[in-house]
Amino acid sequence: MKSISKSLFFALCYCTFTFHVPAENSPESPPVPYHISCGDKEITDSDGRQWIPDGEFLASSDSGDDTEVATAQYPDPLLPSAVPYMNARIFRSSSTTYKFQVYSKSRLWLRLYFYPATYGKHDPSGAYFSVSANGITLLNNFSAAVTAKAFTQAYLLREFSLMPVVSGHLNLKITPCKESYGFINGIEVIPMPDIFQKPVAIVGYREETLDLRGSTLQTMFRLNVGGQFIAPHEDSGLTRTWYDDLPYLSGDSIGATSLAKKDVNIRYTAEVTEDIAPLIVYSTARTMGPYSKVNLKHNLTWIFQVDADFTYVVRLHFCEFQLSRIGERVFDIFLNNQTARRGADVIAWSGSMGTPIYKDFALYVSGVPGVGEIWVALHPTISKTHKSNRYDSILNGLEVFKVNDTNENLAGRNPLPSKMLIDAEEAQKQLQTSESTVEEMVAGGVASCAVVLAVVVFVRKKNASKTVNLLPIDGTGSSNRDRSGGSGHRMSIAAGLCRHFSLSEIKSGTKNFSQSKVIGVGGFGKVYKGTIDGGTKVAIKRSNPSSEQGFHEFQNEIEMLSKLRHRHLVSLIGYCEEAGEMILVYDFMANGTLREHLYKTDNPPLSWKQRLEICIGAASGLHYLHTGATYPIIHRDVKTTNILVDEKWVAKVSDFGLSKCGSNLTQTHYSTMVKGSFGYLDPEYFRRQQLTVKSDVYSFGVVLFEVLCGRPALDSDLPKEQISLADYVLRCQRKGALRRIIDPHLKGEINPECFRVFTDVAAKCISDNGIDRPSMGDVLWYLEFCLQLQESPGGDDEAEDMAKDAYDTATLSIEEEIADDEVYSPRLTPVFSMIADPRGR
Ligand SMILES: *[C@@H]1O[C@H](CO)[C@@H](O)[C@H](O)[C@H]1NC(C)=O
Ligand SMILES: *[C@@H]1O[C@H](CO)[C@@H](O)[C@H](O)[C@H]1NC(C)=O
Ligand SMILES: *[C@@H]1O[C@H](CO)[C@@H](O)[C@H](O)[C@H]1NC(C)=O
Ligand SMILES: *[C@@H]1O[C@H](CO)[C@@H](O)[C@H](O)[C@H]1NC(C)=O
Ligand SMILES: *[C@@H]1O[C@H](CO)[C@@H](O)[C@H](O)[C@H]1NC(C)=O
Ligand SMILES: *[C@@H]1O[C@H](CO)[C@@H](O)[C@H](O)[C@H]1NC(C)=O
Ligand SMILES: *[C@@H]1O[C@H](CO)[C@@H](O)[C@H](O)[C@H]1NC(C)=O
Ligand SMILES: CC(=O)N[C@H]1CO[C@H](CO)[C@@H](O)[C@@H]1O
Repeated sequence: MKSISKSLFFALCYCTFTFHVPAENSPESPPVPYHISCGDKEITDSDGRQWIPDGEFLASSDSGDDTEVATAQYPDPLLPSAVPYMNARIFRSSSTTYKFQVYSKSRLWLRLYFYPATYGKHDPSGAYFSVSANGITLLNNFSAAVTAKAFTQAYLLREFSLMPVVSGHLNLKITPCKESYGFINGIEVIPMPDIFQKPVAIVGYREETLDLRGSTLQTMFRLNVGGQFIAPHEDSGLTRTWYDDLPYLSGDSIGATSLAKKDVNIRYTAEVTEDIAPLIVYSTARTMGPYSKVNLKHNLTWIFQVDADFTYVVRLHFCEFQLSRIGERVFDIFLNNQTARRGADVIAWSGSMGTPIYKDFALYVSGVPGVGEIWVALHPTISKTHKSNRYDSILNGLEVFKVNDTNENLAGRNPLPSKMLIDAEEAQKQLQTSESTVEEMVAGGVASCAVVLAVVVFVRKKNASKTVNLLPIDGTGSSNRDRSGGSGHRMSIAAGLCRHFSLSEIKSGTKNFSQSKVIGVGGFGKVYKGTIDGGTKVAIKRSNPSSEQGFHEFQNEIEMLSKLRHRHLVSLIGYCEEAGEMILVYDFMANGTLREHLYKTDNPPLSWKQRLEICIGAASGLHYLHTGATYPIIHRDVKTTNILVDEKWVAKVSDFGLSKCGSNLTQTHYSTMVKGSFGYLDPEYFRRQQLTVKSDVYSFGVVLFEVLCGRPALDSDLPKEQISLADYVLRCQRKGALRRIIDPHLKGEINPECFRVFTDVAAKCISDNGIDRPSMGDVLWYLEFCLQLQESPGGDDEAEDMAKDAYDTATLSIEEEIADDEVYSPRLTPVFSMIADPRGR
């Protein structure tokens, strides 16, 4: 009771603070929320936030103002907005500091923005400086360039939680290191709710707690687990940014994402208010998946790179929206391999379904300075006392905060570049030593991309079929470990890459667009097989002259495509825009389309395992399109001719170029072409004129049956009731006769349990209603599970038992656990309906 009234009191205080009219420099007045664009004029950012110049906050010692204002040489396309990044204040000495008049009984957020770019004669690699706030060291010997490079980010945002400022002054001091300079692009000083009131349990110490009330903290990570990016303006006025957790997941088990159904009422409590997290964080979750016995064999693990030799607070946000009884989902929480909590039970903690709760844990991270890790792992609790029929864990949100050390310091070392970065640099060095013609060619590409299209550009080796990872899609710092290896479904976001080709290069590579070179025809135009650089095979997609796609769309498309890099997506190599031609150049896929290997073909039949692996690859590519970018991208034309295979049988999704993406609500000038192919079209699309990511799931379900049955999605040569594969398989499944229609080449090859899981998930994909279909991530999970079942077939009692159990749980819980995309985020539906509505354009 006491704690409730206390937090209510704080909530009330906070409300009065925010709604009070600011009156400067009075102890009674609230802190002024400052948004300062350094070295700039008064200006509004793309979210409509007003930024003010920094001049009036500067105070110089007797030696005078030793700062200058500067503008970055060019904007990196991954900057979310020009404000506050494009302008900076340069500090040549420490004689000038920022002084803010602030009086606040509550904590303050101090956000520092850095864009390491060339400012006039200042090279970004030359800036080393420290930053302190009221005597607390926030950054030391800090190189924004080194840090941004190591984390493959274009810009850096550092958020600190300062203790209440009752002196009336906040002094922010930027001190350049010897023979160096300092710079800063933006500063925000914002009153924040006091979210660090409660003492925090220290992992590994039974009774001890950490009191955070006297500490300064730095936000290291803030993730909407199992959900999407949440932009600052979507977080109830608190302007926090929440990122997707996927890049931090480790290892082979990534679990399943789910979202609360419409009828679950998720609501705040006295303890968990919007100050703690927006409701949207609590309405999505990551669980381990429906197969209890599989779950028992894994941990659901997130890994974070941090500075060693500091104490961190890990805040876990929970909200149970699928189960309602105590004891139904009980799990252990491990931090850095130590038990933080046994028998965590969200319902037991929160009291009911739909009630959010959070738990804080403090832990000291040891290790070599600069290179520490935080592992957060969940595992179902195994207990003899209460027998659960479900073994699973859940997490909805996760924050990691760094706590100042005993020297009032928060600064760590500059991070070391990741392995993939070192590889990339080597590639570049190699390039520099190769022939000058290559250099010129690449340099030309760089210039046109950077200037004309503002696409991020990195060099590509002349013969490299592999691209290097330099920048994450949203520029927001996914962890810097290379996760492309291992489990095979981790994403490897490669370098933005966009080379400009001349029309004569294209013509000579395709024998003047010779008909003999045509390998495909689509709505966009013709696809040619061609060669570049005297032998490298490429696929060249030439826009139909009558195509309604305009130059703007073409540019947008290149910009989007060059940022989408994944092992299971066909890579864009470059483009040509000349004499009215709009041409895209892609990697050539030696083994052609998936369909060419399934039916009506002279190619030898694929084995079941090969088919599963191709399906897993394609599912992984689509999953990346749906979740890898800040906003979901709908492919709109998933079919067996858009799944290509390279010479190593790696499946790659192609033709996502004209995909719609919900990135910009006001962007309406998409191509008017109706995409999608008969036999694969989401029936819901016809009914409701709405296209969602679940439309791709439907089409992919048809692909799965095509792969299983070895026949086209539509075959008008067949009797009427068999023409549509989707209808036919559902009818057969109801009669229990599915086995009879599988591809004769596969007879006797498919493990029965694998068959059941495969057909079950494929049938779910082609459910009539999008709400009943699994997400692409779930499909991926089931397919990988199928492969496991296929590879460790029955006979072994345990495996069989596991498979049976898995199957029973699966049939039950797919319905139960897979929720509706549309309730997830209200902002998605209008976008998609607008995109899908042909009258809207
Ligand atoms: C946790 O244990 C694993 C396996 O023993 C080890 O590889 C990893 O480094 C440990 N993590 C931490 C943060 O100590
Ligand atoms: C899960 O993590 C804990 C703590 O590191 C470890 O003891 C346990 O063996 C792990 N379990 C599995 C199945 O990997
Ligand atoms: C952080 O700084 C405060 C104030 O100096 C100090 O009381 C506290 O112990 C420090 N925190 C840690 C974890 O050392
Ligand atoms: C400053 O950082 C750079 C790069 O991380 C490092 O090489 C250098 O030794 C550091 N200098 C000091 C004084 O710590
Ligand atoms: C480039 O080609 C050379 C010679 O064909 C080969 O040795 C080298 O491995 C290739 N590089 C890459 C990255 O494929
Ligand atoms: C392509 O056309 C040009 C003139 O239109 C001609 O000079 C050239 O020989 C042609 N090249 C090929 C490979 O046919
Ligand atoms: C959205 O697109 C429109 C038109 O292309 C553009 O003017 C606007 O700046 C874009 N908004 C954002 C937030 O990117
Ligand atoms: C049809 C086709 O192109 N098949 C090729 C697929 O890749 C393998 C391995 O490189 C070749 O042996 C096949 O000829």
